[in-house]
This record gives sequence, structure tokens and C-alpha cells, in this order.
Amino acid sequence: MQPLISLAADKRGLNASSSTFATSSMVQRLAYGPRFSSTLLKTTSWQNANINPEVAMREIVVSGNIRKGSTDYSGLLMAHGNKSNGYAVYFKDGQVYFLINRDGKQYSIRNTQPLPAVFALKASLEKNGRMRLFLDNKEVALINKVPLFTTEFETTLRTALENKSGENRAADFEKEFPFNGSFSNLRLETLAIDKLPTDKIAKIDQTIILKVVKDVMRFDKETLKVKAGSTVQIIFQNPDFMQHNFVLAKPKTLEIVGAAADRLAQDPGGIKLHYVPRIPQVLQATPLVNPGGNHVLTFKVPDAVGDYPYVCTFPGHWRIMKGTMQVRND
Ligand SMILES: [Cu+2]
Repeated sequence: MQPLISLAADKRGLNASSSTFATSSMVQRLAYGPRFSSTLLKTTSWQNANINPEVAMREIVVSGNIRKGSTDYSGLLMAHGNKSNGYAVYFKDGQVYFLINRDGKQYSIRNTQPLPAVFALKASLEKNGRMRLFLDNKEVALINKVPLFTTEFETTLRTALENKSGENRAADFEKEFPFNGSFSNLRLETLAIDKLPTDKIAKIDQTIILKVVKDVMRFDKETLKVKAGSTVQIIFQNPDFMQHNFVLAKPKTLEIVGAAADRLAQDPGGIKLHYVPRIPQVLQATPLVNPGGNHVLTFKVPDAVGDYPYVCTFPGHWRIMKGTMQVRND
């Protein structure tokens, strides 16, 4: 099937759409709260091997800084998903392409002017059906009526080359189609369009920022103090080089949850569960959060006072990456 290609930029330009997710500032994005997700993509495909962000019913923005190599731009910058449902940003014959595969149908846009040696790239799929390409924040291509994805992908993300085979490739690229330039701060950002259930947007009594400490496999806070029965929001940030999660457990169950995490580490299906044991001792958990990513967890604190352990259940972490949530009445 021939891809639909649009060369015309939207004449309305950016002013008519300054409030969309695709063109919002970082401050505006953070204000989206738990609907917003940001993943920093590493420079090689193997470093991204387990990265598979949620895309269903989400607006999608890929952005990054691009630098030309010694020859004309060519190769895959990033891809996620497969030939039936997936998307890719790649360079060919010196131009940049944004491709979306949607239930087997291809949508593709590209720039027409020569690319600068250094530029900021942005590609977006938006809830109003717009698929757009920006160079240095100027819109250079657009097509309409491209539907959001409705299911999550089986095929994980890759950057800098296509390392998947057969139907798991994003397109019929020539072999690995390695990118011949360089890039930095390449991000995949998504925004869930669904309204959150009302129980999740209940008044938040307390917001806690919990970070992973870089390089030492620890949380930056080993004690959290919360009020029994209150609603708390934990903004879990991971500036580390590897994945981590946050798992809250019932009092005095640290060893049980840890042992279950050890078993999951040996289980080939563990990664799909984000290494979170499916046992009643686990009360709350984030998914695995990628390097540079974050996750917002909002929940009602138990009514029973006590010391609730929290851990990271990524294989090998729980014995040292842990803390205690002190639930009190005052
Ligand atoms: Cu960890």
C-alpha cells in the first residue's frame, strides 16, 4: 500500500495550536500529572531492549536533538511496535520521515527542505487525529485523521537501528538501517486522553517526591510519613541508568515480598509483570520506570497505623533498595 504523504505545512502554524500537548512547555506537561509519561531513549537499541511504553489511547510525541554525520542523513532514529501497529522516525535520502502503522495502514509524512546539520526534531500524533512533524519547533508537515493506537505493543522500542525481524520491523528497511548521525535528549512522551476515574482524582492530601539515587540502588528517602486514611500522591522519579520500581507492602511482609521478587527474577514472565509479585502482601506498585522516566502513583493510605515497607523489586534490588512508610493518625 502507498503511504499517504503530505508535503504541505499547516498554514495556521503554531499560533492556532499553542495549547496542544505536542507544543506544550515542560511545565505544562508536568501539570498533566499522572496522565503524562516521559521516557528518555538511549543511544543504542540494546540499551532500550526492555522499553515498551504504553501507547493505547495516548497522544505521542517523539523529540530530540539531531546532528548530521559525515554523509547525508540516513537510517532509523527510533521505532516502536511493528508493521501492523507501530511508528518510526527515520532518515532517507537526506530527509526525515515520520511513519505510523495503524492496523496495517501506513501514514507517512516528511520534510521537503534540506535538513540543517544540527536541529531539534519533533514528531507528534495527537488526539484530534493530527500527525505532525516539526523542525526547530516549526511545523513542516501534517496529515489529519490518523487515529490514536488502541492497544499496547508487543514489540519493544529500539533506537539507532532496526534490530527486529519479519513482521516485527516497523517497515521494510534495508537490513539494520543504522542511523549515520548522532542524537541527544531523545524522548518519547505520551499523554493519556482518558479522563481518570473519579476515585483517582480525589483530593490529594499529600504529595511526595521519591527519587532513585543515581548509581547506588537506593531511594532518596528511606522513611515516608503519611496520615492513615489520607490520599497521597507519590511522584516517583528515576534519574538512574537502569530501571526501578516502587512497591508498597503490608507491615512485616518485607521478606515475603522479597522472596516472591526473587522467584519472579528467575521467571521468564517476570519482566511482563514489571517484577511486581502478584501476592496479597503487595498493596501498591508502579510499573518499572525507565531511566530518565517518572511515574505518579496516587492511592489511599490504609486506615491501620503501622510501618509499611516499600521496596524496588527489580531483580537483586529489594535487599538494599527499600524504606518504610510510617502510617500514623496524626
Ligand atoms: Cu531498583
